Amino acid sequence: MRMTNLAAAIGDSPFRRDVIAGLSATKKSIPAKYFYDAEGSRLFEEITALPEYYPTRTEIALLGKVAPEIARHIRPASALVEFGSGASVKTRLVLDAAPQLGAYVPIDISETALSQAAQAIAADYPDLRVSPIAGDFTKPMALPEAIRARPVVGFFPGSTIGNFTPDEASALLARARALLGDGAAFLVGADLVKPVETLLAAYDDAQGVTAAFNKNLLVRINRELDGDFDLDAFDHRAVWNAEDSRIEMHLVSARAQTARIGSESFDVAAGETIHTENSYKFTQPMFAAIAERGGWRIETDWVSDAQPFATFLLRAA
Ligand code: AVJ
Repeated sequence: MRMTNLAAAIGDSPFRRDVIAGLSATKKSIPAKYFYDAEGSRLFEEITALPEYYPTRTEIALLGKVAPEIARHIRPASALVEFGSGASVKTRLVLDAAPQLGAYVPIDISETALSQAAQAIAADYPDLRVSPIAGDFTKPMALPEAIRARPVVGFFPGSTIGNFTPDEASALLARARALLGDGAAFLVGADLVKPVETLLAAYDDAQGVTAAFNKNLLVRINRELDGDFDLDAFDHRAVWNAEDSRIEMHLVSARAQTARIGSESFDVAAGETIHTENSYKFTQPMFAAIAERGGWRIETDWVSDAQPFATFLLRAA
């Protein structure tokens, strides 16, 4: 039998495989990295402007304040290697404070996001050598020789590190350690533990933007994987898991239902949840342990005084 064009296009994509595996497990889950299709990225931008969502504006204010101190740890002609395509406000705060930087290397899976970001930075910082790398930094990769010859400073803002379990976060830091090399520094943004009410509000805002962001995962599955999830039969839920020090986002089934993805179907009980995201909130000892297992030690750190959020300066151990 001939496949339909849709079935051929879906094929055995990593997205399909991960979603099928996650929904087949006893505790249903979907990896958080799949939030970011075009609409998900747009919704995340909207989240960063919400009154309840403190991390983005807190980290920007912190970097703005401490960038001159960060700059003192950056040697002449260093390369700034950003994990994610950057060219954001945060990147510019570091570039502006550290004119001794000689190269900027953004790493991103999305080639379009990457080349747009690289062009914008190259236009505004004409003395900086901009060398984008298209690739997945959660897989093994290497820096070009010309970059590795420079002192290297990694940059991983946004508390994206908080989306990984402690074991995964250590593994990611270990891969970054291998990529950045001996003597490297690594600037990592990490959200810290704070009162539960503040955390819950940040992940369950009054306007429902975070709920829409969470549900967009089902919209994406319906569209890209030929799914038939009933969007009205799932509710957004954010919970604080104190034992694991993380905010969890779930999609809660309002009733018993069967959802189909292509030719596969999944029974979902009333009240059953699909776990869609972990956002770890760190203490300093917790972050230090994760960094040490990844081959780094904390050289220094800066913490915002409004909502606690940290920029850690790690040094290859
Ligand atoms: C982009 C991973 C830092 O965990 O706070 C925002 C994503 N999820 N609201 C976070 C997110 C729900 C965000 N990170």
